Amino acid sequence: MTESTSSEALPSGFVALVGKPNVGKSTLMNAILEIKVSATTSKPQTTRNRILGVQTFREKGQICFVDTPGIHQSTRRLNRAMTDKALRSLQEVDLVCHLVDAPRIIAWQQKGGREGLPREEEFVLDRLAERDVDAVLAVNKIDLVDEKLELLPLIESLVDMYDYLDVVPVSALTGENQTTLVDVILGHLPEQGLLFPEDTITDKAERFIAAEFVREQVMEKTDREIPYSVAVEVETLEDDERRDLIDIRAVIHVERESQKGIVIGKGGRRLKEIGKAARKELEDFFGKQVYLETFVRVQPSWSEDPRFLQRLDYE
Ligand SMILES: Nc1nc2c(ncn2[C@@H]2O[C@H](COP(=O)(O)OP(=O)(O)O)[C@@H](O)[C@H]2O)c(=O)[nH]1
Ligand SMILES: [Mg+2]
Repeated sequence: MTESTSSEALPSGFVALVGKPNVGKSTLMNAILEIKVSATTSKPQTTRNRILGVQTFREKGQICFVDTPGIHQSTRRLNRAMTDKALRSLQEVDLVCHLVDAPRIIAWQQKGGREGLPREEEFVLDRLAERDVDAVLAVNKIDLVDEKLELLPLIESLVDMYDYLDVVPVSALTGENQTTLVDVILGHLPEQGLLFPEDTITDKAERFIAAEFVREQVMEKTDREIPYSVAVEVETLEDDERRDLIDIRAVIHVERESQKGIVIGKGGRRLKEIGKAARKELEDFFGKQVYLETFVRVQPSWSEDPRFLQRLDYE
């Protein structure tokens, strides 16, 4: 058989990574892609858009991941739009990969001395059940579970509530079982040949990714309501060939004047740290030196403003 006929029959398709906020969806996608395209932080609700991440496995197939915002309940306009995006992607893919945070569920079950699942997890399962999608379950963060037998009650509770095609315990952080998960996913995709050229990584423009890396660092380096009051736009991104660097100008929008002072910090210290960390990530991504300029601007109550939300493709 020639190579072209064999690649025509390779499995490929779209796979939505869904789950509660902070279970490791973006970390898992970046790990399988072997390059960071999606922002990840220790705080929930980091991802606000749908982000396509494509990985081609030589002679095995292609997975087109759709990283989604965490499914959660909220009255805030931005948050409702985020959950809507995740729910819409459920119906637009070939397969759903539902991630859960194993150590968190184990702690909840042990603390309460009960079976079953936390309410936020039931909320996600109800949304899956309503749509009756083909789904595999990825039980994530198993690197934090010393006693692997402890995984059994939580897996039992989950498969009681949803008819998964497969269950794979995994760690997005250490890579444990990642190849198994990839093989399981490929096994459920149609044999339709590659959907994207082999070197495709994402559908997002460089400007989007640059803005995300800046926002990620603001989220990491601030607390309370600030991480959720920040939006970032890249005004210009220029490949300066003469100086052999990428020149980026990013605007950090906050909702109130007081937040502006916090993001900038005493003597501009925090903004400098944010810029330094974001620049490092951008240099890893572009494989080139980056010059990053950041500005902070007040955009009053942007998270409730439909026009601003549309401008950032949040709605
Ligand atoms: N220990 C451990 N931490 C993880 C793992 N996967 C993700 N995390 C952490 O969980 C947090 C949330 O990850 P993120 O990918 O942003 O979650 P998302 O909201 O579901 O996209 C981050 O601090 C990650 O480093 C894992 O397998 N093991
Ligand atoms: Mg995420």
